[in-house]
Amino acid sequence: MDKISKGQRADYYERIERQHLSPLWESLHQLVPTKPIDACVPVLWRYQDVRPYLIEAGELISAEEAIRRVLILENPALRGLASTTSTLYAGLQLILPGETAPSHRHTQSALRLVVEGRGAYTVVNGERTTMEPGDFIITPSWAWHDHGNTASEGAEPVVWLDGLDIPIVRFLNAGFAQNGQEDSQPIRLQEGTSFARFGHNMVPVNHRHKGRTSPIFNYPYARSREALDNLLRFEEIDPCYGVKLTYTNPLTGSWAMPSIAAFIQLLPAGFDGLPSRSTDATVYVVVEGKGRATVGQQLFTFEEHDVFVVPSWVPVSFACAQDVVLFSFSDRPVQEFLGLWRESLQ
Ligand code: 1HN
Repeated sequence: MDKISKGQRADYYERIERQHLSPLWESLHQLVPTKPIDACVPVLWRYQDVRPYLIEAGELISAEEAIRRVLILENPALRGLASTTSTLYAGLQLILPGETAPSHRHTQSALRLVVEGRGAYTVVNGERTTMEPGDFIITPSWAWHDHGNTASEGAEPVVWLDGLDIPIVRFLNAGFAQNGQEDSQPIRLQEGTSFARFGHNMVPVNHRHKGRTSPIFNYPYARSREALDNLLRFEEIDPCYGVKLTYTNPLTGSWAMPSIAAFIQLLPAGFDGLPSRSTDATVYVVVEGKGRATVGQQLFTFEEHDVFVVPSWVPVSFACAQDVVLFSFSDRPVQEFLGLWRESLQ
């Protein structure tokens, strides 16, 4: 074998390339790495820095013209890909008093986490819900949705974080979209209908649900916060996660969305957590409080409304001097379905 020169191999590679062939032995190690090496990197967006640019966007373009007036939180290692992690998209959306964002639908699933402001609403499949800070709201795949802000002029702007499975759907080449016939879809159901039907650990007796997405599309923050507070009194806190809850689909007990897992967690004042890591890269939104997150080698000091990313298999630990509430989301349902999800608690 030592008679074969580098040149001979290079010549061979050149010739097989013309046949659209490639030698596996040159890339095998990269193709099956011994552990995940995420293309995305840890990153923190300080709300204090981002907010002025959002407000400026409000002066440059209307919600109607923009369709959705959003600043994408683009991972610096994935520029131009509208990706916050390798598999998920996040952006901050601004809607000013009196504005509307027209009705459309797409196969990408979306979640919203309301960051600041009151007076906005979203309509999903004919039911309207008022958006309050901290509310977790779902737009299922292929559901008609439009938004608006009914506050009178001069009132506060409303900002929420959008999370979508855009990179996943792009990878699968399964994206479709349509614009609505009218800017605002007709309201068919009284506000609160879905919560009345499904929000109390009971389900209307003859209900037949289609799809895998939760029939509850607004998980109000007041309820989530109360649940966290109660658990803090009743249970020992987890040394890594504090008190952490998963939003679930009440019909299945499984994830609220088929492609995105969403969580809410409370880190009580004085918490000094242990590191953990998992294969689902995660986007965190600070709902309340300030604290520290150590992500790999980096220390993020975060404040209310900041957003940060923990890539796959990078250890994260949290510490705080005051109560902190974190919302987070990841592609864990997809990984669990494929039998891939792993975590390690150090
Ligand atoms: C979308 O429909 C919304 O409905 C927000 O508010 C962000 C990003 C990409 C594609 C569609 C919305 C989006 C989006």
